Amino acid sequence: MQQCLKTRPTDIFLASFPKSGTTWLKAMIFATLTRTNRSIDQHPLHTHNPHQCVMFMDVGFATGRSQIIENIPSPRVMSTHLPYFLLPDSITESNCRIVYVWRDPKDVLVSMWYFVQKILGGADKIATFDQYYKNFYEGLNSFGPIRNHVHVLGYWEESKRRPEKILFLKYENILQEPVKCAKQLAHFLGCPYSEAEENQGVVEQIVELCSIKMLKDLNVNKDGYPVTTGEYISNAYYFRKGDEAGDWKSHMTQEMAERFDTMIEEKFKGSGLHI
Ligand code: PAP
Repeated sequence: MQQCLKTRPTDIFLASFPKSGTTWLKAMIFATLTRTNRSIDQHPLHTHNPHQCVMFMDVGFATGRSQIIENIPSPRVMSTHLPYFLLPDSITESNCRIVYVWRDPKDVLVSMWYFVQKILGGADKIATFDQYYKNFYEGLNSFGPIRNHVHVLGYWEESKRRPEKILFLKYENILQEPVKCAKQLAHFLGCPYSEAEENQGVVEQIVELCSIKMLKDLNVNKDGYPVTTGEYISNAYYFRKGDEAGDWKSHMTQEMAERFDTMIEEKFKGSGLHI
């Protein structure tokens, strides 16, 4: 991928640390870009999981599907969990757009713990929450130790340097102000909502279409499997609670949370980023 990916200036990449809102943003970006092609009632998100609509480019390359990526018509939308410094030069040196979604790492941890349980088939097969917390705190997690915050800080710093090319979104802010964030996203993607669309309530319809409440109950998201992962991961595993922030409160003691926050805030010092 480092050598072969040919980035186009019109490409759009969604980048995220796992469990930070990838599925949601895949739906949002896809729905935003395709909103004029068809009526919202007939939208492909009713029959396709967001991961089918927007492919993980790294998984695509890893599973020999690079030709599929090559064949996607422009503007292509792809996603990655890679940190900024590991992105192929063809992305960082091109003029393409990147949307990064970030989430309170304490909720990321909780979400990941449940996800791994589902994959492995039960709580008895993985660490208890306390053990999982300890490992996560110490940096034992996939896609790089969360404790050094290289992932988020890489995109954050770059988004400050090139705000017109890197949009930094926070999961909790989208939950709080979905319509405002949907407009910000459309503007960034170069397809802002027209006054007529706003008056017709199109923004609210897109927000509704991409909401977990809506997506979770669709047949495709209850039974199907994403093409890239096969039957190892069901579409249903990508939807759990998702409609409120702070599930960590049901899993961590105050002391565990404070310890985690202190570790994060130390790394964020001077960056302007806060939980
Ligand atoms: P991924 O990085 O492996 O693709 P990702 O989609 O980022 O996973 O994370 C899944 C989380 O997003 C789940 O959070 P939870 O475990 O805390 O509930 C899932 O519920 C949440 N999620 C999925 N879709 C949506 C959505 N449409 N709106 C809000 N949250 C969502």
